[in-house]
Amino acid sequence: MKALIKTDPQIYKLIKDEEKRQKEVLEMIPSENYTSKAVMEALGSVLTNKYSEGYPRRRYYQGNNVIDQVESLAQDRAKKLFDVPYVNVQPLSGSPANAAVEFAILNPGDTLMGLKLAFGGHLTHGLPLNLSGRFFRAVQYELAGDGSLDFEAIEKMALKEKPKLIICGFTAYPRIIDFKKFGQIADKVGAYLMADIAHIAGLIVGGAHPSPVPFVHIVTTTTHKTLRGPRGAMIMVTEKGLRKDPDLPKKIDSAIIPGLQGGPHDNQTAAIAVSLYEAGLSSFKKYAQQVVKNAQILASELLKYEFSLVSGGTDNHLILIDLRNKKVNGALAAFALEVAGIVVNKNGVPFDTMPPFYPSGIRLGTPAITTRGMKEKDMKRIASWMNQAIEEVAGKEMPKEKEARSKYWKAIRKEVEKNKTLLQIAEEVKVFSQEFPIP
Ligand code: DSN
Repeated sequence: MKALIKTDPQIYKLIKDEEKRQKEVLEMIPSENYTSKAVMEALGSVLTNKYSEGYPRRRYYQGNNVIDQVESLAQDRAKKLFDVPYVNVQPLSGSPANAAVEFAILNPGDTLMGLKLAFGGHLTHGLPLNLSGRFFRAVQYELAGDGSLDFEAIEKMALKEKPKLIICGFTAYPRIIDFKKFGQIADKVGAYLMADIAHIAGLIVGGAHPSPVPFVHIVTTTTHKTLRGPRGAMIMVTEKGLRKDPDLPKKIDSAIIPGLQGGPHDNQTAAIAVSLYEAGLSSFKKYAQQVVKNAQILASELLKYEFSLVSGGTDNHLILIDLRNKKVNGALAAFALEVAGIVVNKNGVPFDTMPPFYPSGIRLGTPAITTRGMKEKDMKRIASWMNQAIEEVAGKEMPKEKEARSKYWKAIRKEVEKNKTLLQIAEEVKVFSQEFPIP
């Protein structure tokens, strides 16, 4: 980074500070990961200088011979890896990818059906405040009382509401998704079925979660979560999708450009291609399996400390903890863990009565720490630290009333920041983390 130090020492320093932070803590937000150096080199390359609106061999700008090859390579690698006949690698991230699919197949006012955000769905799956809930008629399903997918209720809603699009694939669901059952329901009502596999794409490629491809029409994914690529996204159409609607690829291509985006980020496309190459290696299969093994050991250790896990455990990379039995709010728990060097996110839990900024749970996962090489025995240590940290704030309940809550929040943060036990754990985490280099 010689040029950066010279030109902009302020930004250089901030990047170095963030690098240090990422090294010294346990990154356990389940949607985060560490990309390889090769991915970063592609991302920081001269490809960022180019405009290439359009698609390979159909561009609006000259000088795209090389970019055409980069984009075609990314497409070919994705098709092979996911076993799909069509892919668009241009969506700038996950939300634009989902918006593009909705824009491609729905007219304003058409019905889409997705899992409610508070139950583990995504903003783009029909939240009223999101474009998906504002321009379309969004109907939202919930989970069963035990935190699992309630297929009977989903089918009943689909038969009643007759959605044109059903969305499955979630952001806070710790169990295997039965894509076949979703496929049967969508076929019964003649809906398009889209699987948003952003969280589990790497697990699917690595054989650690069943693929939706035989059962759905469209698949969207980000590339930066378990897939371990740069920030970015892809939209894929399956053989089943082509049978339902042979024009789907054309509709999706034109929803991206001119519908929603201009020029693709070619440096991002190249970095996606690199990560797809890496995800095809046998070492990636081992990685994906280890992510799940680690999450399962971590879950069983947390259960020993009487943490209440939504659905009782995990089949994938993430764990959702309902903290109500520990009498501590998710926001405070996540803050205390951060002071202790363990980075997770506060999260709503099914049937949560608290608002999204002060939800009753936390969400954590193993993709990033597994990339650093952590294994089963390390999960036991992490669970013990987590338990120690939460003990420090257990019983410190957040007032229900808004004003009292924000006053309390300010005061408690000051207290927690100086908590000696938490700071001691952070020191131990720092020493422990040094054994596991980041790529
Ligand atoms: N922000 C992503 C996540 O953390 O799951 C979803 O968009």
